[in-house]
Amino acid sequence: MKEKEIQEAINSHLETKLGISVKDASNRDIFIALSCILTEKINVDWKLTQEFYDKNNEKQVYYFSMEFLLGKLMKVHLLNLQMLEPAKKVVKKLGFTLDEVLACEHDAGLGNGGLGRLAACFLDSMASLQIPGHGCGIRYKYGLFEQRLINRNQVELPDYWLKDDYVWEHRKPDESVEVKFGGTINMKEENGRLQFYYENAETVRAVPFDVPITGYNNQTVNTLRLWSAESSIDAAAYSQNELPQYNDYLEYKRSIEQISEFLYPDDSHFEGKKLRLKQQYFLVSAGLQSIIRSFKTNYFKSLSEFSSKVAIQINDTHPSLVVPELMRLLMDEEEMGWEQAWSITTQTVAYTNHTTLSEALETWPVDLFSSLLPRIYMIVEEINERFCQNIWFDHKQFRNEIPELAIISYGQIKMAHLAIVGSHSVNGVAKIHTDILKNKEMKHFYRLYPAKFNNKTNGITHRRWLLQINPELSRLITSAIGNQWKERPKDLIKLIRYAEDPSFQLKAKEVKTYNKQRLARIIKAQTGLIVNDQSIFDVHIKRLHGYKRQLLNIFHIIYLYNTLKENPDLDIIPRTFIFGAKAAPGYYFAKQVIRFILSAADIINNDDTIQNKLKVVFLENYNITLAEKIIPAADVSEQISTASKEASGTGNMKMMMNGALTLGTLDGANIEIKDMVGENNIFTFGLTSDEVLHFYHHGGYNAQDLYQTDERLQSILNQLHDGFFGNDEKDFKDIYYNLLSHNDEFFVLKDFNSYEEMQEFVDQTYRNQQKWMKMSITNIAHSGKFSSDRTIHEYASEIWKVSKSPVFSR
Ligand code: 26W
Repeated sequence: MKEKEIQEAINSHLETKLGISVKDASNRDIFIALSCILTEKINVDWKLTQEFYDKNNEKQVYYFSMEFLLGKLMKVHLLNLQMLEPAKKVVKKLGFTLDEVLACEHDAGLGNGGLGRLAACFLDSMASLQIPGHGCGIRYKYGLFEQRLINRNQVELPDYWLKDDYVWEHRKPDESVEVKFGGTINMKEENGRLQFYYENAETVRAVPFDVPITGYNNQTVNTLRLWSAESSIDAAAYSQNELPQYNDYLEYKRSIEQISEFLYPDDSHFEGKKLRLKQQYFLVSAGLQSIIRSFKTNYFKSLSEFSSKVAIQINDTHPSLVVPELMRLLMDEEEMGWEQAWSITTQTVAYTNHTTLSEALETWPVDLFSSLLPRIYMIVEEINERFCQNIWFDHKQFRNEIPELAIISYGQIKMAHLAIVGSHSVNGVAKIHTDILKNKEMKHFYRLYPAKFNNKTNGITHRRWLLQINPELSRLITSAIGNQWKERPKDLIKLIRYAEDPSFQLKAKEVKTYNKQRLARIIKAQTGLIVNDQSIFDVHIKRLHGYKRQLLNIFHIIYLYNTLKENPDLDIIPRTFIFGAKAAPGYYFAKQVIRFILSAADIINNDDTIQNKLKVVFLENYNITLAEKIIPAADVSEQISTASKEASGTGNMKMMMNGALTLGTLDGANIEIKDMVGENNIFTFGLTSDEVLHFYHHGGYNAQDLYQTDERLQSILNQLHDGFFGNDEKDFKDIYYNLLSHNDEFFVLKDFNSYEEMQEFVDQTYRNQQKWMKMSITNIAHSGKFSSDRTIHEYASEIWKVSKSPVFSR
């Protein structure tokens, strides 16, 4: 769309829909006008895309996920439709700034962190690569909580992101389906088949809301279908239809709507709540029913061809009920026999594992499960029975492993086992993570089904995480190597020629400084703190968790502070340490760490004797929009998880792509970043994954010893114990005991020395700006591998067996 057209459309929208002229319009009015213009354009391509897929009988991919962390979408659409520059100009001409208009959109925060954002990046890449791939998720009324920091404590507020209407969604009541919970199952034999009847089941109406997912400059529009729970009977019908367990219609309605009310805020910690299981089944049943419905209406074919036309990827085990639910639908509704249904199910479903943390593994108690999902439980039992029998008779060498491999054991249903047994592909999200799955966590399954296991190293959409959030760097890159990298991110490697080019280095440095100045203004506005844009911006942004070791970072900061107090003239490059992190509301230790960082920040930031050499910033409410501002400004990317614990990480890729240097352990995708850039272009330190696992299994680490022998650690721990950082005597004693009495589960003390040494090396390296910029440009040049386009290409060709389906040829 050209400028003139956009301007006319905005004016006409304001006049005809709102009855106002531009001079009376607010930012939000302009936002709404732009969203309507975009929606009209998108809808045309959306319809054409769907028609094209139908006509060509294309195989469809469905990405099932409990989380989609989309953030804002307007800029994405403007960029994809090549309307960003003209829209910016028009909006300016009308007396507004595009950034302020875009800020009117509320973040869609329907995810906790890595797993949810990965799902969003994958949708972007599928559409941009013209792969018929769609998302299937839940339309939570409340996304991840909003974080406030009050008296240094995290306080959670509800995130009512739908309060102003969500401009991108389309409610499709005609495509609603019903999902049943509880009750009892009666079986009757009819015409030689077992029929299943539900008695006293609770029926929930699942209503889809479709969100268009646009591809980059290609007119492809895929669909993210988000399900909302509504009551299936209205008040009048309710009063006739005496349901003894509810005497109050409103209570009944509320209990139904509760299913899609909020996103569970736990990242990596499993809690066996009934409502969560309800959410999972709701998503899976609604999603599968709608897939089967559209399969039948579009192809008029028998379901025997289902797996050649449909691929389902499940994002961790959260949607692993697709296995028994697809079995149920094929057998009970479509009258298929077990063998055929099983073959279709396993050939359709593929499972991605995102964590090996034992506390994150989903296991549901049989009692809870069977009372909520009686028919599904019968099927899971049968799957388990047949699986165990199969090992007993056909894989005799594994007979001893049956208790460990079983899906149901000791009254618990193991969802990962269900997902592995019920799918044709199991993948980890980085090489080391997949190796740990194969050789440790899932080693028996790997021996049983070696061909199922494969690796798909994560990626991020370079369109959002470079092109969109860092236009200055993008322009610089384009001026050097041309435009092609936008569609072929591996082309970024051409930048390597400029790594030592002084003029390119200077320009890249200017871009970084510009982004740091912008972030400095945000820090000033949010916290009142003035930070030095010449200092090193050292960034640690991710969920707060013991294994991600924000504690190691703050320990090192305190060590620097203590050293500076002793010697204020110590020659260090000024540093600004920037944190952003939400703690799960029930995770006491993580919340203590937030309090600790904020307390240390208060002391350090207000101590004049250290001459502003250190600043510590904890930004409130870390979310996608804030990440988009922080990442382009990062000099140092903190990726310091305890080795073996971080499955992949994706923030590491985002910061690398924006020219930050990684300071990290040999964990997750850090290892592959190192493989790409070479060991001279990354700062690695700490125990290796093998060493960590060895300590866990064989002991040999004593945190007390380090406390006794390392004076730096002793001072910090004593400060913690003696109330140096707290107004309250008791403050932070629990961190102290966590490290010393519980033997430092995450090896914070153990890795301190090598972390400190590497931090010193970072400081030394930064002094040589030519070297630093060479390293930075080298990182950007090698970041193409970490585009989710590469990842999606691998999923498409190796797991889904789908290829590009260009709706329009350009
Ligand atoms: C049931 C509770 C629960 C909730 C969320 C358990 C586990 C999770 C997720 C699997 C945690 C998660 O987000 N994992 C992250 O996935 C990213 C994408 O693959 C990886 O980059 C991160 O390393 C991994 O921690």
